Amino acid sequence: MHYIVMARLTFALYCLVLAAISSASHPPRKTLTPSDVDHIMQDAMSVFPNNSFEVHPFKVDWYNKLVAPKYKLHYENDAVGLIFFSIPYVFNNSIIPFFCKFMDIIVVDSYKKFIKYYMKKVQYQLEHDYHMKIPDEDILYSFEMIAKHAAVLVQTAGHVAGGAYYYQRKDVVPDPWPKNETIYGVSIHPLYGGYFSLDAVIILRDFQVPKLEPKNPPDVVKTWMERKKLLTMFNKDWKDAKWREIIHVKRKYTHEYMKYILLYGKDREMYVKSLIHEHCKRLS
Ligand code: B12
Repeated sequence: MHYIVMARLTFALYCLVLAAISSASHPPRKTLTPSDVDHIMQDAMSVFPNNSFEVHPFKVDWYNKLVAPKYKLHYENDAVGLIFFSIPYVFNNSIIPFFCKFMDIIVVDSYKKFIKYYMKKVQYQLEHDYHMKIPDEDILYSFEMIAKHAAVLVQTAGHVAGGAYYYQRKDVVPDPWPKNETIYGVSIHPLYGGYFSLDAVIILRDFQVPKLEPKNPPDVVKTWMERKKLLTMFNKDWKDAKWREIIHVKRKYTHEYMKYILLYGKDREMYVKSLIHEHCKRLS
C-alpha cells in the first residue's frame, strides 16, 4: 500500500516538473489590445533614424488564408506579425550613415547587412522593453529562402496588413495578356507609389491580439486601364522608374538611390565604395 502511494506521489511530482519545464520553454501566450500593439510599434520605430521605415501589423491567419500551403507561416493563426517597409528617405537618413559607420565591412551584401542590422536593433529593443522573446528565426527577411522558396511573401503580408495594395494579374479583368505570359504582381504604397521596399517581417509568437481588426490597403490604382499599365510596365520595363510613379508620389528615390538599386554584385560593391568615399568624409 505504502509503495503504491509513494509511486503515485513520485509520478505526480514528475508531471509537475515536466509541466514546469514545458511552461518555461513555452510561456503562456499573452493577450494584447490593439493599443498595446501601437505602443510596441512606436517602440520598434524608435530605433530607426527619422522617416526611414514604416511598420504595419497583421494576424498570421489573414496571411495564411490566402497563400498556398508551402508559403504558410508555421505559427498560431492569431499570432501577430509586423511588416517593415523602407521608404524613400531611407537612403540619405539611414543607409548612407550606416555605410559611413561600417565602411569596408559592409561593401559586400550591403543592403542585406543594412536591413539585418536594423531588425536586430528592433529585436533587442522589444526584448529589452517588453521582455519579449524574439528568436532569430521569427525575423523573416524578404530575401530569405526556405526550402527553395521565399520565407515570407512580403507583398501579400503588406496587403493584409493594410500598408500597400498588392496588384496582381487576377485584379485585371478581363485579362489583357497572352495566356502563356507570366505577369508578376506589384505593391503600390499610397504615398510613395513604387518608391518603397517591403523588407522584413517579425512574428510576435507569444502574443495574441483578438481585437486586432483587418484594415483594407488603400486601392490607389482603381481602373482597368491603369492596372494594366502598371503591371505591363512592372513586367516589361521594370528598370525604368515609370511603374513606380503610377500615382502621384510624395517623394521619390534620389538619383543615387536609383543607381544603387539597379546595380548588382561587383558593380554595386564598387558603387558603395564610391558612395563611402563621396559622403563619409563630409559626415565625419
Ligand atoms: C522571387 C522574387 C523575384 C523573382 C520572381 C518574381 C515573382 N514575383 O515571383 C524575380 C527574380 C524575377 C524578381 C524580379 C524582380 N523583383 Co522580386 N522578388 C522576389 C521575392 C523574393 C519572392 C516572390 C515570390 O517568390 N513570389 C511567389 C509567388 C507565387 O507569389 P505571388 O505571385 O504573390 O502569389 C501569392 C499571392 O497571389 C497570394 N494570394 C493568393 N490569393 C490572394 C489574394 C489576395 C488579395 C492577396 C493579397 C494575395 C493572394 O498567394 C500566392 C502564393 O500562394 C520577393 C520578396 C518576397 N519575399 O516576397 C521580391 C519582390 C517581389 N521583388 C521586387 C522587385 C522590386 C523586383 C524587381 C523590380 C528587381 C528588384 N529586385 O529591384 C524585379 C522585377 C520583376 C519583373 N518585372 O520581372 C519587390 C516588389 C516590390 C513591390 N512594390 O511590389 C519584392 C517584394 C522585394 C522587396 N523587398 O520589395 N523577383
